[in-house]
Amino acid sequence: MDRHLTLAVCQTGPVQRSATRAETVGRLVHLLERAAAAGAELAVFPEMALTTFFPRWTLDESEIEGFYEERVPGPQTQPLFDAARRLRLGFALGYSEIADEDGRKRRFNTMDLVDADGSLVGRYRKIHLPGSEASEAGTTVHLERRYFEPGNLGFPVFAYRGARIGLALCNDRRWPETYRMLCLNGAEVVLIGYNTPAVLAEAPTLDHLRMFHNHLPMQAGAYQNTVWVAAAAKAGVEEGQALIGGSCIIAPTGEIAALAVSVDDEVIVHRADLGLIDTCRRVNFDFARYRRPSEYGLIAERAGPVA
Ligand code: CDV
Repeated sequence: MDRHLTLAVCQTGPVQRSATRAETVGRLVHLLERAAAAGAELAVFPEMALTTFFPRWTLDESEIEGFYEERVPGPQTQPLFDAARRLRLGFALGYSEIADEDGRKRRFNTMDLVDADGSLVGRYRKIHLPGSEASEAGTTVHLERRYFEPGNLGFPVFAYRGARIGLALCNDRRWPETYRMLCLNGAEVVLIGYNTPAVLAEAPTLDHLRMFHNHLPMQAGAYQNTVWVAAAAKAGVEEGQALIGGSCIIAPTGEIAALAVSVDDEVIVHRADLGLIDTCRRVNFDFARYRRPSEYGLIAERAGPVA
């Protein structure tokens, strides 16, 4: 039986601090409409799609409140969920979450998977938080560890239109564990949102590799785990900081099937053949048949300091 899922990546250009939620949500709705017109069945938006990437600044409590969502959908994000229902198109949305949990306020860098009827399918909270708690001299200011706790929901996989979907956020995409955990849990498609600076103060000699290092781990992750990957950037010059684009859809062969060409609002679409997963698996990465977890355990035990 043929199994396909038409994926849309909704890259956005910059979201400046002055933008209202209504303006930003309006842009996202427009992108969703473009994705639906192109025949998409599932769309992905960037990490922190509703706001500017505020961890680039050192802010105090009174200044950060407005960047978090207490409820999704809330009054300002509802139009996006209405659009999903109207267009019959589900989406994954990255945003900053503030949750009442364990008797306290907890903050997470979150992505929700939303069904075509506007209902919540599932939630992921970013596990690999890059940067630091406070600014460090000589490094790009990147304070996710000041503003978020590491995710506490593991690497869940959700059913959507008969396909199994995993979610990941930005720095997660650089770690092999992300794809391996999701694919051990049965993911067939991994949706990713990111905000990635084009230059890093700590390693300017590597600046020319920023795009290569964007695609390299996603292509390797797709290939080594026989999974489709769809990744959406927030791109362009945001509050004076250049963010890379390069949003893409990657096949289980590791090939880039669709690639954004701008650093602005842009939709790319690809009809993903889920059957290709089995084809690739037959060639090499049949986990059940060929993985040797018992041996990996032994290797881990042996890996100690060299005498
Ligand atoms: N938002 C991110 O997680 N950004 C990181 C940067 C800071 C290296 C990334 O991996 O793209």
